[in-house]
Amino acid sequence: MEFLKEEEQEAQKILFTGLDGAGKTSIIMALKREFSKIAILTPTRGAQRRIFEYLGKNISEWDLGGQKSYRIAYLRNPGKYFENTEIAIYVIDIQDENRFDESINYIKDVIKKFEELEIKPPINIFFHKFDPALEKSAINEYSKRITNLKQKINKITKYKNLLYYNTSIYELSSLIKAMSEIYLTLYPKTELIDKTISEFALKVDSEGVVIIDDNSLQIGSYYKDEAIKEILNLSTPYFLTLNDSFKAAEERNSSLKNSENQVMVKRNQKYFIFKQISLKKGNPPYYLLLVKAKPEYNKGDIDILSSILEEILYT
Ligand SMILES: Nc1nc2c(ncn2[C@@H]2O[C@H](COP(=O)(O)OP(=O)(O)OP(=O)(O)O)[C@@H](O)[C@H]2O)c(=O)[nH]1
Ligand SMILES: [Mg+2]
Repeated sequence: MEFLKEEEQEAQKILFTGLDGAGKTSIIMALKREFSKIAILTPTRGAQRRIFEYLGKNISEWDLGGQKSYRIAYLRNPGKYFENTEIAIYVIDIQDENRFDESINYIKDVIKKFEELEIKPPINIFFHKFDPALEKSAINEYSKRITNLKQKINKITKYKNLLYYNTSIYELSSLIKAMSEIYLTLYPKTELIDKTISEFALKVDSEGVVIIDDNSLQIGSYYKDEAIKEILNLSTPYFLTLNDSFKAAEERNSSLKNSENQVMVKRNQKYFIFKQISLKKGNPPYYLLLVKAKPEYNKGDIDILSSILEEILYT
């Protein structure tokens, strides 16, 4: 057995798997908002691991390169690759119909390994490359493919814990939504966080609040209604990337440096305020997006929110 670093031993394992070219590494890069790297991605060699922190816990993310020779190696050594999986994400390229059977065979093999290891992680199936720019006829075609794929999967396995998502790197909100939902299932703390955020929303008179971490994952939210939820979920990625560009420019030109670190947009008589907050010195930043009828807020309220969140997450 390979020796694991201490932080890796206590980390929760998230496994990305699927055929080569399905888009696993692109999904991971898109969530890190490293779009320039997606264009030059090469096939992943073997298992790539990364440890990151989410809600104060270590997550060990495994990206299993999907080329056939690797798949054979993983299936031969399930104790190394599949053991301890807390959550699995299985990516299927819905544009590549010719490989559906191959992909279904592989998911069948993966499920078999989980059963042999006597683990039952939820398997989140991403019907990926469901691109937003698709023509209407293509959308209908892909929706049909997805229905067929679900039927086929249900035919080959009785596995209970299967969940489905439509995703695309060209619709970052689809990935943020899916991954946030998936990761949040790991945490009992989330109720406490959501409660803290709703109280904050009430205090600053806000219709919607989202808190996101540096991996683009939501850690909590409050929405007055569904319309606010939709607009916040769709716009969050743009605020993140806009903020990234401001930061990059500021790093290059110190004359642009700005201590306020905030982006504000007005639309439809509402103000969208996006702000970086730091919870704990030395840790990556968190981001707050809130909608209000008025552009002002009390900075002290945000400081209080940060310190309560820090308390919840880090103690
Ligand atoms: N149209 C479209 N293309 C995508 C999407 N996601 C990824 N791709 C493309 O799919 C190709 C393969 O992506 P990768 O992320 O390298 O696939 P992978 O699953 O990591 O492949 P392996 O590392 O070999 O297992 C790349 O050319 C990506 O640009 C998407 O949502 N839509
Ligand atoms: Mg890859």
